[in-house]
Amino acid sequence: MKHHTIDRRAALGLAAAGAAFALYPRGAAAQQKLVLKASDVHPAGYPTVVAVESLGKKLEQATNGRLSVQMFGSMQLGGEKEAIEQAQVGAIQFARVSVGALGPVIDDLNVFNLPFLFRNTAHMEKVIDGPIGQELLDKISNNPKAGLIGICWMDAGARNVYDTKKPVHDIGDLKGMKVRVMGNPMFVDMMNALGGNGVAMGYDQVFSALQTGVVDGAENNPPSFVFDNHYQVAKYYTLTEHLIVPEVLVFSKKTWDTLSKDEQGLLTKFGREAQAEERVLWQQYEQQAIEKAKAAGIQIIEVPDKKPFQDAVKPVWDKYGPKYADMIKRIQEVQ
Ligand code: GTR
Repeated sequence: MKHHTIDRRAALGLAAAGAAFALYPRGAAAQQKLVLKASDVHPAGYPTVVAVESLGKKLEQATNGRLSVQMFGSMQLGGEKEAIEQAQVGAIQFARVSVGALGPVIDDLNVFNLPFLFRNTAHMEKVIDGPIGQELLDKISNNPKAGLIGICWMDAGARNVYDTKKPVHDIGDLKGMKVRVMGNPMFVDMMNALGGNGVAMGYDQVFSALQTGVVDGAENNPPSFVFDNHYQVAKYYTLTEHLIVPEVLVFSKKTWDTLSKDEQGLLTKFGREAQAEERVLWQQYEQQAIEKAKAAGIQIIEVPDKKPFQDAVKPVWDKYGPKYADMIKRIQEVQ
């Protein structure tokens, strides 16, 4: 069943690409142009931003300019909660957000938000590239209340704790620390289980919260830590790798329903390509981020033994794990 879905979509995408020129002949009576708005919290040049812009260029070419993408990066349209809401009502079309932020809307996705679920980023990539990845994208698209279409996944590496106060060497150092987490109750529970005080907050507020001391720290992957400038205020970065949460690109169902089947097919095809393109960019960017952090004198702290952190989050698994039991098993079986 699942495989059929993938094959059908792939076939549709390919057929659509070939048919594009026939559909949109140059000089044909003015096809109404549609500019698809995209939101990302990250700045120009960030892998997720570049991948969506590239998807836009392909779309523009394949439709002879009928469809194009306008990127609003750097949180111009707000944080991720806002982006999701705007896509739901059709005010924008693409929201590139973290699965952490989308979990409260599509509960099926929250399985990816369990701390230490994936063995490593390669494991996560295998899962999002395979049948489970497609199944969960379909869960987004088929959710009657969400008003969203799941286009593709993107890499976001592993998340690490950072703070403005003192180096965190072991789990005991987190005690009493106020740490910003994404707006999802699972992460508040996770941070509390680790001994800190989890503070849920939109990404658009993190920099100033760190700067003004509203929080002592946050947690994120190296590119977000560096290229969103948090490293300017938080000098300690501890490689806890407690979360490996992928990003997701969703599309407004309101707008989707106005597109032709061929146009939908193009979005699916170019989305799949964006997933692959972002991965390559991600690896380079992650490397650059670490080098930049080191050059700026950030203290990068290794965590040779993650076991105390893994043991500590057991209550989070006890609370949220059972309803995903089958899916967890399938994820763990992916080699
Ligand atoms: C980043 C991610 C963003 C956003 C942010 C956060 O890694 O790319 O989409 O979710 O984390 O912590 O809110």
